[in-house]
Amino acid sequence: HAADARRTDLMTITRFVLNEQSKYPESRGDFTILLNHIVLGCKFVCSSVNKAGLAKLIGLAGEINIQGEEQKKLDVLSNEVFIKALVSSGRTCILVSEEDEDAIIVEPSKRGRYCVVFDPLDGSSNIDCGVSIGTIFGIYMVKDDHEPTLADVLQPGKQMVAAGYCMYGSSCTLVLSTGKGVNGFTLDPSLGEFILTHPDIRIPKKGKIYSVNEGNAKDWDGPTAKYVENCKFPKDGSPSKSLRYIGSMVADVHRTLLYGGTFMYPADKKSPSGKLRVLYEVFPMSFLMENAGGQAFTGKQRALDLVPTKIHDRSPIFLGSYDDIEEIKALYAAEG
Ligand code: AHM
Ligand code: MG
Repeated sequence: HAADARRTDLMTITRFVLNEQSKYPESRGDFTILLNHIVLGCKFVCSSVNKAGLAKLIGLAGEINIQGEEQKKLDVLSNEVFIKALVSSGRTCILVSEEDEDAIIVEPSKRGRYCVVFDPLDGSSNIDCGVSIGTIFGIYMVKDDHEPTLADVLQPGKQMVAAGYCMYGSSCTLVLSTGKGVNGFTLDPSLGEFILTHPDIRIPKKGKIYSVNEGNAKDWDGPTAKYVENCKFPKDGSPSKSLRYIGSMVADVHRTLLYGGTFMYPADKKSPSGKLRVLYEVFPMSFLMENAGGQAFTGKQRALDLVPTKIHDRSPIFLGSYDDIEEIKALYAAEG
């Protein structure tokens, strides 16, 4: 039976990426090796997150990170694991982590051609109550085989060669794009392998959900306020939209990708650049959205066209279903 055959023919993430890369004759297998090291980091964090309540890993490590937030032990651990996994892959030359103020230049003997930007454990305020959290990553190619510099990572998001996230939720799900579509893999804990479970994810053209921290509404700009008003009181007779907001970007974006709709972290008066980080939050998620047929917009331009000037830059972001983001773009255009 076809169904039985499918069940015994397991498409692991490694096999999938090897198949994809084999289409390029110049491919040397470096990307597959890099990805395997990222996958190892994700598996480690997944097992730590699952054990967090038991192992008493929850709690403050007594350190404050550069953004002034208290770091939890799991953040510190995840950051260390990813840095060590990436460096030991021998395929990276410069790394940017949300948890480290400065970029990490890989020592010459361990260098490769890839630059990786990542948030090792996003949504950490959700750890203590067991809500889904995740790792976000984006990958660039070094510009030249010269000494890696900040210029290699201060590139617009459209230059990324791959991006993805891993969500530590009711199951552990890794969503990846290498620039041709988006695919989702679920960790089979008994095999320790990520298996292709969501082939060729396409975001619905229009959605029924909006996702935003409405507690900031009094400080929003006109177009954001108008869009959310339209979600609740549609002027064209269409049904009002549902609000879903977890406060964990990976989980909110994952739902948006699968069910459609919009996810927003707009500018507000207190934070004119919004909250989310360009390099390792806005870019990877925008890359995935566009590759799934959706859009990502900053309020001024296509998100992937942004040129970051500093590695921890922030930007407002509106991403999701194609038609819904068109509506937001029209509201900003009308404002002039
Ligand atoms: P973090 O990197 O400190 O965890 O913050 C990022 C998180 C995102 O996961 C989420 O989208 C956002 O912060 C929620 O912010 P808010 O609590 O202001 O709504
Ligand atoms: Mg973060």
